[in-house]
Amino acid sequence: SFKAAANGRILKKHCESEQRCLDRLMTDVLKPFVPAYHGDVVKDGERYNQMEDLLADFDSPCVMDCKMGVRTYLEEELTKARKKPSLRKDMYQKMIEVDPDAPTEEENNQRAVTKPRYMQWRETISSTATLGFRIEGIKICYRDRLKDIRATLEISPFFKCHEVIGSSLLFIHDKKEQAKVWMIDFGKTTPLPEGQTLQHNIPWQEGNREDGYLSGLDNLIDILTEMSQS
Ligand code: 4IP
Ligand code: ADP
Ligand code: MN
Repeated sequence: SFKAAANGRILKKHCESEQRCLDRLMTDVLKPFVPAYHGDVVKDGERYNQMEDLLADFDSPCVMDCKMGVRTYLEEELTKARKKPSLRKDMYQKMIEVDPDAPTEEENNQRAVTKPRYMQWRETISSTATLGFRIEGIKICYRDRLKDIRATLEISPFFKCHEVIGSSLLFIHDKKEQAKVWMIDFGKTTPLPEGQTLQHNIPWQEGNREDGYLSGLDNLIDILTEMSQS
């Protein structure tokens, strides 16, 4: 879903909610931690969001994508699955490839699972459920940058009024010891109703829309701090 573009930019398959987030982030204090957004473009009949290629300044970069939060699907997936559950054979397949014993008898009979069932299972077999992030390697010099992000999130109007789901921290370093972290992927990041805010570090209960983003970030900073002390 990505395309290389000229002049240090990349094209990501267009997504309305991501575009709205990127637009708002360009005027938020978080701007220095997000790829610069250059609007949408149509190429070969497909619509894309055009953004800064974060790898452009690096020399043979190493990359780590860390998906943030205690929850990786929107609450509306729960509502949808209750109203009219769409049975996902692809997700059942992904599940049995990892753990043939994971599906229930009913799921085995249907050879399908619902999306929230799959997503919750993925969360509990990874560190998402316990730590609030999961890694899809690591360099200690990332820590200060993470602390900057942490401090900026605290004062960001954008962060306060968005439910941040499925978003990642992208870690990039190269052999010249350059190391940076960026916030990316706002496809499932959703504005809250006017006047409503989230704390991002309290448990999620269906309906409160909490995402656990700050819990995950604090665990990540603590783990990196421990690593650098040992
Ligand atoms: C994927 O599962 C990811 O959870 C995707 O989330 C999600 O896309 C996919 O759902 C799901 O199949 P695996 O990574 O285990 O393969 P993300 O985009 O945050 O990586 P959504 O649509 O929730 O963004 P489907 O419904 O798109 O297949
Ligand atoms: P998806 O919605 O498909 O999960 P992401 O926005 O998370 O897409 O991007 C997927 C991968 O593409 C990231 O893990 C990262 O390696 C790369 N990527 C995303 N955005 C950028 C960017 N602005 N610059 C460079 N690489 C990027
Ligand atoms: Mn992603």
